[in-house]
Amino acid sequence: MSPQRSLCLVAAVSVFIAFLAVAPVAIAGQAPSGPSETPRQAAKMKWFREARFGLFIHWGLYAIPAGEWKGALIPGIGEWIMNRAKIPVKEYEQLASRFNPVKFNAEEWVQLAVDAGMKYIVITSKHHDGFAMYGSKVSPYNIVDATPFKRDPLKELAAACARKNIRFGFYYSQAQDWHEPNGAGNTWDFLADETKKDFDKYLREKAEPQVRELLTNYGPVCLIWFDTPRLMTPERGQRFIDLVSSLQPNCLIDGRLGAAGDYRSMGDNRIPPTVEAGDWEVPATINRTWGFKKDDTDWKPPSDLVFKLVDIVSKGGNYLLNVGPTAEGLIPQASQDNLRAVGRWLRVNGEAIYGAGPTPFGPELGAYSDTEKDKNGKPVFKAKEEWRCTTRPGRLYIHFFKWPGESFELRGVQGRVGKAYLLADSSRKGLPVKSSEGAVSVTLPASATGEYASVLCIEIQK
Ligand code: H79
Repeated sequence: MSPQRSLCLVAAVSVFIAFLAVAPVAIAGQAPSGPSETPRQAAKMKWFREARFGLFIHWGLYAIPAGEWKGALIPGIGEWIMNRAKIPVKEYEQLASRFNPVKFNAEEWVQLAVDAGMKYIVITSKHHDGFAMYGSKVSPYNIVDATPFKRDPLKELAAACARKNIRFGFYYSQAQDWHEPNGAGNTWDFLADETKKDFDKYLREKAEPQVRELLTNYGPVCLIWFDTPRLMTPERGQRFIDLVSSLQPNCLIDGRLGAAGDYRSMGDNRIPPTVEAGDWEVPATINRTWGFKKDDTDWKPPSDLVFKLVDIVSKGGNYLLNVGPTAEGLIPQASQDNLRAVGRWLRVNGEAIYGAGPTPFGPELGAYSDTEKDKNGKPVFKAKEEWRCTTRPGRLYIHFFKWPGESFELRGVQGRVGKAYLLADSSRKGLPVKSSEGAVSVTLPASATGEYASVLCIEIQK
């Protein structure tokens, strides 16, 4: 049914009442890190707070075995195959001579991010396997010098991002490097007792100079995404902070360096249950793996991706959603299709996502159980998934995942309520609204107007 048609079905029966604790509506917009934030830091974070949705790309030699080694399917995430199968460096290295992703097309990858409504891309410049996916002078173990491909895909992506107005950043595994005797993580070729490793030698001779290359040769880098800070100390972390800020003072540092970054990284695929203050991001998979695995076809459908995006934004965070391209250089079709479906939703509803702040309410997120405990004895959070709220100055956006019926009631709304309309209705025709003492009741069409989530905008004057 067209949005216009369903809008004609407005009826005035009040059936759905959301019981909300009386919470004042802070007319939130962008979420500052706190009262102590400097104007300089606010300026640095501005694009990140606007963006809300980014594309993570895990691409490396592990795309060749794609989860299978010597005829056996190796469980776990694809980019960990060297570790899980305890593949000796000398054997794993040989993958490089077979890496020739001739179907790689930087324009197409960046266009996918554009189509999906994503605002930044973060790609693995070097994952734990130690292989640099760019032309590095620091180590010959890189895509330009060690493969028949010989091209630098990160150069091509940086150029395509600049053309298409997408911010570009790098994942760099600063601590784990299974290729290097003194890097963290490889206990099958090298010392099992990692305290005996000369970790600083590895940092000085590989990780720090490679980060220097990445921040020197690829134009403006929006952020650098460090991971798994094993063996990192605050001093070692500080060296990276100094390096990044001396080369690109506007480059953000994620939350997994091992010293304070510019924002918090939540756990992999961990969406917090409630609103979190400050700047943060959830790195997440679109199936179960990060690096391509041929037997992982557990694609999250667009409905789930839209829910997670809205859920995260309604709690104050960013969604960094991953794809794992193949060894030929192609992003799996299902990933592409599902991301483009999210993009179509965003073209209608983007104003409720980009630069939007968290919910001023909270009970719609769910609640901790009084009776159920997890294995650590902590109360289990029972999430609700009927609707979420995001905010901009003067506007509440209610995202319905379950259509409430012909009326929606909200309590605890502060300020004078103005117009209410569905974002899917391009005429922005006002819906009947009643409000008194913070209780707002909006009369809705009988059925949902959009796919995945229908968004109701309620204008509020202070
Ligand atoms: O880059 C992606 C992952 O490779 C990386 N972080 C995201 C962004 C990551 N590093 N470590 N982990 C995630 C968690 C590792 C969990 C482990 Fe396992 C459990 C390592 C060994 C046991 C899971 C199961 C991975 C390999 C086997």
